[in-house]
Amino acid sequence: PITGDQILRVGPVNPAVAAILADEFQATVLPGAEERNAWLEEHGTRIRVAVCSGKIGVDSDLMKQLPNLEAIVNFGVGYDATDFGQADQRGILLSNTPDVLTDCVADTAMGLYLDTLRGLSAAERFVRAGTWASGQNFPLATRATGRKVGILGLGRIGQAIADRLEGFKTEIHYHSRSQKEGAAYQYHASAKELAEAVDVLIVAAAGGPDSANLVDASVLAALGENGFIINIARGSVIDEAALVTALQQKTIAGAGLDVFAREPHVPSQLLELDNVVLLPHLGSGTVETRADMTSLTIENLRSYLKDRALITPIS
Ligand code: 8YV
Repeated sequence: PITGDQILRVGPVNPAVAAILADEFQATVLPGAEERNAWLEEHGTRIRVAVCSGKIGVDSDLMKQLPNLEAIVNFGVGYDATDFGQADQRGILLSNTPDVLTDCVADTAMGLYLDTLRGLSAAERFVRAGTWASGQNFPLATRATGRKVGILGLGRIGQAIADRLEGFKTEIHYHSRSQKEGAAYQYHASAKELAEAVDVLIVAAAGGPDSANLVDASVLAALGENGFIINIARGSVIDEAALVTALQQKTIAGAGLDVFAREPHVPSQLLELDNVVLLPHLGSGTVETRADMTSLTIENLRSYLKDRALITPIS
């Protein structure tokens, strides 16, 4: 059997997961940066299972220091903080928490879509600041219904966003690693072609090396001065410096962002802009969904300990 001293918690995982790991599994907690290397030298070889989050995963260095690692259980659908390439090569299994958070993340995308085009957060600030009471009118916004919307990454979350957008009478386009059979939306061969064709680009692609800076300055230029961008995926998918420049120079109309390149850092220039909606990576952040993510994470761990098989492995 695998015992608690062979199970390693990496990083500050969800509090409910942390409590179960401690109480039920007597799991080991990876020490902080200062003691980490000395600890790993002494104990790294005994670790067989790691539990981590999508924010702080089992990165390349850490994985090398765990030579007998067999499985990684990741809280979150995104696992870009873990070195999947090395895991794959070494035959280390990896699970994530798909499906259970799809609806909440898609809801967040719709919130950002409406907020960004209609200026709701800026309008709320306008009321609270007393500007409305002083007799001024809030500037007119942009219509959200009937737009052309491009989804970058038509996976589970991208599809759930598309389902919601249909209620807004939108014309839906997409670009994905591959064209989806049976998808009723117009496919574009590149992110740039997609951006050229739409009013709003919604980023729903998985993070990691394959999608890094997929939205670069040329894609933003293709989106154009009346175009908006929404990102609920990973900050790494957009060239953040290029995005800041485009927003400052108004070569795009606005952005709604739940994710950033170096969270929790938000580029200070964005804090000054009223055409940008900024959220603290809350896409899956509801009581219900986090409870479901916790259950699925623990079920994966239990299943590995019992049968050496994960329930929702990355294939
Ligand atoms: C999580 C997420 O909050 O699932 C993901 O990929 O980004 C979020 O749902 C985060 O990863 C948890 O660490």
